[in-house]
Amino acid sequence: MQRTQIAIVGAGPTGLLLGALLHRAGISNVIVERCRAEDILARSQACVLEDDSIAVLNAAGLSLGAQALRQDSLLLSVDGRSHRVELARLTAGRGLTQCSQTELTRSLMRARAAAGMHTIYEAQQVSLHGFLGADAPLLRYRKQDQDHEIRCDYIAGCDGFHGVSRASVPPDAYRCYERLYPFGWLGVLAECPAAAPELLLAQHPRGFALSVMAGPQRSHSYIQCSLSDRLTQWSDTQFWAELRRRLGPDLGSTLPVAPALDMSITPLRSFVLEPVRFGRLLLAGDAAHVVPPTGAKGLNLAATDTQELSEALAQACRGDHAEQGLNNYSERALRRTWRAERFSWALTRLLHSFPDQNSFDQRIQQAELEHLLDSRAAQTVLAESFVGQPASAGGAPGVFT
Ligand code: RFL
Repeated sequence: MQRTQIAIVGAGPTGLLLGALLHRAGISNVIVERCRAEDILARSQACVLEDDSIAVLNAAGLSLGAQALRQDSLLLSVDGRSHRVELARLTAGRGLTQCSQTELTRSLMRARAAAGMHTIYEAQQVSLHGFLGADAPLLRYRKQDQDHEIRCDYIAGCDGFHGVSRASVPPDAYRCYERLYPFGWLGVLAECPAAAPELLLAQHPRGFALSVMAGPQRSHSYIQCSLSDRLTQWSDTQFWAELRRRLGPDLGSTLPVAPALDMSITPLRSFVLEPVRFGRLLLAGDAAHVVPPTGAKGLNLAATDTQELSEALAQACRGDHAEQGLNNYSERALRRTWRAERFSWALTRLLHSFPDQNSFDQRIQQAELEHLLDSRAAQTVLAESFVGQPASAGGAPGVFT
């Protein structure tokens, strides 16, 4: 049997970042992951980070270097006309950094391996035991036809929305809040620049679109699609033609295109679990909450979760103030989560075409967009929500209406 202070389930960005922060704090940890490292790195996702999330990465010893592109503004395209929202000017200098989640994960994996930290990939039948009792809990898994056990002080469930951690909690110990949206996103990763240097979000009668850099020469582009769409229905040419239409003459005419390196369809979901602490099991990242990616909040929430959780776990393991930090973790995380949920939901509602929208709903949506484009106050609220508020102000996204 292996012994560690913290057993982490999941080697996605949340688990890897938590492991790095704990290691820096002198707390031993082991990550147990069901996939191979290559499979995790094969997932391609856009990644837009707030300045505070970059600070958490730096605190974990990670610098994104040349792969990260920081911008002071974003572009909002409404019915084919683009408008710049000056994020830094509206928020006393705060901005957004575009990068690739795959490269971020790769850097975290490399740093973990270089520091000699233990990650068990391809762990099958991972199961969690005894986390509701007073004694040290246990993690069991199977690898190469052998059963293994890890005894630990705490388990961190960082295994995403479909993970085993949340599923191990008795159903009467929590409550779930969930909304599924009546559309998805068709996404393309390509070796070409994005439609603009800044993050671009487009509202169009044919549906939402988004374009973002994923490194110096790569970009992710997404278009709203029907939930019944299948990848076989879409060619590269059709995708770029549809994106061009939704961006309109301002940006569509100069849109760079390249063959798709990856194409995927993602359903959109809002999900919150209450609470996120169950005795000696603590959840973080997508295991605890999911937001529609319109507001780019998922990984930013995960970064704040890991920062707070690593501090609270380190405190508990050292015995300083016992579990004071852990006792506050759930409440603080949920306050942050609901504000990010609110922002992501409001932005999704504002920028997408809903199948059940009637003509009244459409005019209200237009009026909301006009108000946003005309009002510096409304743009300030949007900018604050996107870049996040400084940790000193509560570290949560503003309320965007
Ligand atoms: P992940 O990435 O799902 O990783 C969980 C890991 O746990 C493993 N696992 C298990 N391991 C052991 N035993 C089991 N039984 C297990 N079950 C699962 C899995 O194999 C996996 O390796 O969750 P994590 O680490 O919490 O990370 C969350 C982020 O991936 C997510 O929040 C972001 O990608 C959201 N997101 C964005 N966030 C941002 O902050 N900015 C963005 O610009 C942004 N763009 C996006 C996004 C998400 C998107 N999709 C796909 C919904 C764009 C898109 C399209």
